Amino acid sequence: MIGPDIAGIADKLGAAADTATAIPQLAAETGLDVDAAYAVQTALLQRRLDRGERLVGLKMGLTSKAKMAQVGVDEVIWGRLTDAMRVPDGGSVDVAGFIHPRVEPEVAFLLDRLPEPGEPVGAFTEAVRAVAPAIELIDSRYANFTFSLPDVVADNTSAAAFVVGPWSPVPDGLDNLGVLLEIDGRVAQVGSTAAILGDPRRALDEGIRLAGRHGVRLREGWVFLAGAATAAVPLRPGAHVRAVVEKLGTASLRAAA
Ligand code: OOG
Ligand code: MG
Repeated sequence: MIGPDIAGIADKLGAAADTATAIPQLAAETGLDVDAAYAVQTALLQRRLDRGERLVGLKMGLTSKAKMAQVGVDEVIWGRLTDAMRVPDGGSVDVAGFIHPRVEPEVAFLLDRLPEPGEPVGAFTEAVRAVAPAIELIDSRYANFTFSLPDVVADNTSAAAFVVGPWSPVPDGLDNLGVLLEIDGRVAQVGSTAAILGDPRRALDEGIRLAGRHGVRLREGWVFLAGAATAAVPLRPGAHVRAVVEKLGTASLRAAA
């Protein structure tokens, strides 16, 4: 049997992102399963590397019930972050460069030395050098922001841009910090880091395990996004977005008018 056309699917998704044009879902029609979808994701990453981008981290998706419920997919997923996706804290983005961008509050980890494959994962404070509040801008390349599990995996888990706020040393407890997403000074979403797999530190274990299944090892110096604690909110032109995480502070982003 001939499998799905990995390179062809990656080209369609890459072009959709480059031209900010939504496309129909692909997985059902092409028989794409989750493993093949991660292969598409790798091919999409390669397109970015070929044009000079650098791989700078990994993001988790659907690590909270709020996110799973919002998109109707209930499996933890992961995707790749490149330097071109990073927006400086307080920086701005042009919504015209995206299809239907949404923003969500995140917690970021700055990775330290991680265990070799087969070695046990040591203490969290050995694996993580610092933590920060963050904002992820997600932009599904599929029409109506609607997708199946293999579709969203192939689409690099909707990754589009991210902002990391100031780094702090790892605080004593990370498992129940208040999280707010504010748009133009108004609270748009409220949550707790407890929503992230019960404790965002678990997201790192899951990231190591799930990416490891596909031969991807997390690297020292990478940024790791643990997944949003709340549902995502549409990003409108002119909006000022702040993610506030108790004990960690604020990350912010502006959408050009
Ligand atoms: C998929 C990406 C999910 C998160 O933090 O849960 C994600 C999506 O919602 O489009 O980034
Ligand atoms: Mg996210």
